[in-house]
This record gives sequence, structure tokens and C-alpha cells, in this order.
Amino acid sequence: MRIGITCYPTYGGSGVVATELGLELALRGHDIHFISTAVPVRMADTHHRLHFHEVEVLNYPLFDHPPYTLALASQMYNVAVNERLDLLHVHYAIPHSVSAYLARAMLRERRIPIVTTLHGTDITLVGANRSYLPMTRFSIEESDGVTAISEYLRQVTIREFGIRRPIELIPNFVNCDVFKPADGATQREDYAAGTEKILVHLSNFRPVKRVTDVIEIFARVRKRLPAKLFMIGDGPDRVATEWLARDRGVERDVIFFGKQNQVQSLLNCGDVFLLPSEMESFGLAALEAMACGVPVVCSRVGGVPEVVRDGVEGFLAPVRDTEAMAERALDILEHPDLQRRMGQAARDRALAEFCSTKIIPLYENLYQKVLGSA
Ligand code: GMT
Repeated sequence: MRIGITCYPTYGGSGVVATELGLELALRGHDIHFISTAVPVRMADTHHRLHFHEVEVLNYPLFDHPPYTLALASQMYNVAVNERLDLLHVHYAIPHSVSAYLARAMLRERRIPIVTTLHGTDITLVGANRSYLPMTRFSIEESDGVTAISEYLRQVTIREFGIRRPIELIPNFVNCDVFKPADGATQREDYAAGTEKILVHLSNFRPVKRVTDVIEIFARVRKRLPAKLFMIGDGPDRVATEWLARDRGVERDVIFFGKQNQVQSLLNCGDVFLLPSEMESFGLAALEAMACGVPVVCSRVGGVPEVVRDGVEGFLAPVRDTEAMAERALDILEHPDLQRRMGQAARDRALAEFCSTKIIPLYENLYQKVLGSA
């Protein structure tokens, strides 16, 4: 198949999922055309079936706001014609499926199906401004196939938007051959001495990630045992987080790595992974840690309980309860048997439920289905 994929190329789970999906589909013989404002995050590999088409947003002095949605629709149309695309797969209803809807309407000689994957941000957007609801519902209803990345998000979308068309659950996935337990030496010794433990967090440091809670949790852990904290990523709350680390007196033990693409080698150093978010429709970063055999401590929100079972692959605790999360992290760090058992369970669950080998065929089946009924 010849597939156009659109996502935000920024540092976030949806961009990672879209990029990995494109890579995996290319390896399976499909021609993939990314249509985006920049090369998507984690797009490290090249492959003869992978192509990138930049969306240039016109900046004209009369425009207060550059017309991104229209620029994207135009480029989708151009690529669909020039590359004879079979379908468009967009990540986010707003605005990407609206652009796809326009591109489909412009392409009069044939009907190009649209698949929309929901990651949760559309819900957040409508929560912040109800006026987006009719447009979001419209673009979901007009898609030929719609997927949600967790059952939680599927249910919320149906409820919030009053959706009557089917929404398919296709969970997020991880390449279990890339994200896997270290099979030799790790970089651990470069950062931690002897028996020092390593805690890891990975996100885009948006307020919803509650990165300052990561510091609070770490400061509690650090009082009980020698440890280091890896902070991978960057974003709006980084400065506040650095400040809090100094305020809590743990700044020498916290390492800020900034944005990284090859996160697996850092995850492989971890003894426990922390994700205390306010909300996660899925929690891809936790899954990546799990695939590396690292137990996780997360907040019990959104779709996270579908990925992590409390007491099995790690622990879940109420949002904001940094004391409980620190205690659960200490349970793992102070009991090597538990750490080993949970790490193994985490790897097993990633293998059994969320490996790309299992999930990519679900997307291929959906593509076949929408092409069959186009
Ligand atoms: O959470 C973010 O800041 C990024 C956002 C995105 O759109 O990339 O993540 C959403 O999609 C990810 C991939 O499906 C999910 O793993 C995240 O849980 C979800 N974030 C939220 O629901 C807050």
C-alpha cells in the first residue's frame, strides 16, 4: 500500500507512534509518505520505502495566524496525486483529519480513505474550549476508519463526542527488538557508583506530566538510599524542575539529559521508571521502560491501568500522591527479588500485548478494510 502519514513532528508519544508505525510498515513492504512540518521525532533510520514531504506554512504579512490546516490539506492533496496514495492516516482529529477531509474532497477523480488515530489531545482541546466539539465530532464521523490507543480513550471519545460510528481499539506498541533488556554492559557505571540505584523519567515536561512530582518522589527516595535520577526530555516545566531539585538539595544526583532519540540505552540503566502524570491516555514512555525490563511506578489515570497492572509490572498510585509513589519505588529498590520479578513481568507483558509485531497487522487489517469499502 502507499500510505500518507501525518503527525506532529514534536517530542511526544503520538509522534513516536506515527514514526515507528511508518518505519515498521516500510519494513513490511509498504510505501510510506510522511506529510509533516518537519522530519518526525525519532526518525533516525532511512529506508528506500520511507519518504518525507514537508508542509510549508505560508507566512504572509496579512495573516495574523499562518493557515497550517490549509497548507497541510494542500500538501496532502499534492502527495496523494503525485504518489498515487491509497490512503491517508492522520494522528489527531484536530486539525489533521480536517485537513485530510479537505484533501479528500479536492481529489475528485477517486475517493481516498482517511484513517484517524486518537491519542487523547482532541479530548483535552475540547475540554479547554467546547466550541471545538462539533468540528472534532464531524472529522471523527467523516473518517473512514478511527482508532483509539486505549479502551479508556475509546470510551471517553464515544461519551464526550456522542460518536455513533465504530472506533477500533489499537493500542500503542513498542519495537521489542530495540527496546529490550541490556544484553551486556550498560552506561550505568558512567553515572552511578557501586550499589547506587537509578530512577528514570522520560517525557516532554509538559505540566500534565507533573515532572516536579518526579523530583519530590526522588527526594524522598534519596533520603533512604543512595540513588541517581535520569530526567530525559525537555519542555515547559524543565526550569521549575531544575529549581526544585536544587531546593530539595538533590541537584547533584539529578541528571538532565534534554531531548534524546536513542532513549533505550538510558532506560536500560534504570532500576525503576517514574510516570506521575496528571493524565495519560496510554503512557507510551512507561511501555518503553517495561519493554526494557524496568518496573514502573505510575499514577493511576486514564489508560495507564491497561498498560500497567498494580503489583505486577510495577505499582499504581493516586495522582499527586508523591509519598505513596516514593514508598512504592522504595519497595522495588529495596527488594531485589521484587525488582527482578516485576522487571521480568514488565518485559513479558510488553512482549505478549504491545510488541509492534502484534500491533502493526491490526493497522494493516484496518487499512485493507477501509480500502475495501472505499
Ligand atoms: O502527553 C503528551 O504530552 C504527548 C501526547 C501526544 O499527543 O504525543 O501523548 C498522548 O499520546 C501518547 C501516544 O499515544 C500517549 O502515550 C499519551 O498518554 C498521550 N498523552 C495524554 O493523554 C496526556
